[in-house]
Amino acid sequence: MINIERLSRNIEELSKIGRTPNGGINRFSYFAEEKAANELVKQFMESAGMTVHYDSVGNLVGRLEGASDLPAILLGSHLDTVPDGGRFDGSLGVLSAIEVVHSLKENGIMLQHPVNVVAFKDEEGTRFGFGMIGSRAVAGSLTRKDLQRTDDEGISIEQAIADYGIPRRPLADSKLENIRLYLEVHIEQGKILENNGVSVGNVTGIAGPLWLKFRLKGQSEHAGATPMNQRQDALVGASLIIAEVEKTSKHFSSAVATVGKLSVKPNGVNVIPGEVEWTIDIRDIDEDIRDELERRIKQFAEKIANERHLKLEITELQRVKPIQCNEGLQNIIKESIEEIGQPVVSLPSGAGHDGMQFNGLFPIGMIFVRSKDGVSHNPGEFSSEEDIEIATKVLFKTMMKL
Ligand code: HGY
Ligand code: MN
Ligand code: MN
Repeated sequence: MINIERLSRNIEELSKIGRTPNGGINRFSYFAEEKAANELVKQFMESAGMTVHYDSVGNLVGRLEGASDLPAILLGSHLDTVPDGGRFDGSLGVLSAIEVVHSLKENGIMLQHPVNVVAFKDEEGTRFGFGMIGSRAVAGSLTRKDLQRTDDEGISIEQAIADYGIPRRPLADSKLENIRLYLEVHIEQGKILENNGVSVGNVTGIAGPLWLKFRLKGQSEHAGATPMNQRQDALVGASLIIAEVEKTSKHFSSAVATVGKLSVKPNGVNVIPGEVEWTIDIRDIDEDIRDELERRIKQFAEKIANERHLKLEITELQRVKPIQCNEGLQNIIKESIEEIGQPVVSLPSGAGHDGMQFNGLFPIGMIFVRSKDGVSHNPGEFSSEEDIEIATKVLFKTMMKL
């Protein structure tokens, strides 16, 4: 049904692009490595019999015509990575979708529905602190204002797209109309499938990431000449707030909150930090819980800032609603899992995914693949060829049922 040797080869070849010294992958949007990855995947799409083009934000869009001009089935995932990321996060979804199309083509099976396979731009948000750029464009929700966000060097998304070689076109050109549904294969990045001893899972919903940037301003002063009770130390203030982020999150069973990036100015051994900037990533499958956690963290931060005469600025980087996957689609995925003789496990996704951008536009379904030790966003990220074969078969079967 599918050719797992070809899929494994493609995963291996793609994983070489952007390789870091310790075996991770750096592929940040609109840079050379990410472009090379797209160019390689473009070849895979063409070998699978698809027509391929780059859209107005640089999404790589492959298309296989159907027997009729019914709404298309949209498949895809992302090729960009987090810093020192793994070889399966995103890549597996794009390559397994291409493998299904390739297998349909070479077995002479023409579906009623056309199929679009998309490698969505910048799902991770690594470069601009604003993720899912490509899927927002496909959903028609990306604005010119969004493209003014800049990376740490001050380059805007709009400038990066131009430098990438994409001619300036209306963003609306990227919106995909006439889509029946969206399906994505992705690694679980958690331990639930492994704890249940199963290869694949049906995803019930996706927790929504809320990304905030905190900036705390105090006073840079001499570390030796300034008495302890006369300081406005921004780093001590930030440290108290960051410790509270972990403490407060533990009050909620399913919520998570993470400080992933932190910078200190002027960052000298003998200088009291005058300014500290950090990010907080807050998530829950329930939006009310996420909002309550956000409120408590902000309230505590204000308290610390007041007590220590520090100036606090909070900027919202992105706020993505948690979503439920479509019941009907989940049932077809569960049937497919059963028919290939695998136990059915349903689970929510703690990680965010491109499908969230299509909430309210068309049905969304996801198929998870077991992650070894639940490790991801790490060079040690691993899923077995056997599990990948099973997941790709589930995708194939689901497509046939649709
Ligand atoms: O951050 C996430 O949840 C995903 O890896 N983009
Ligand atoms: Mn990721
Ligand atoms: Mn991902």
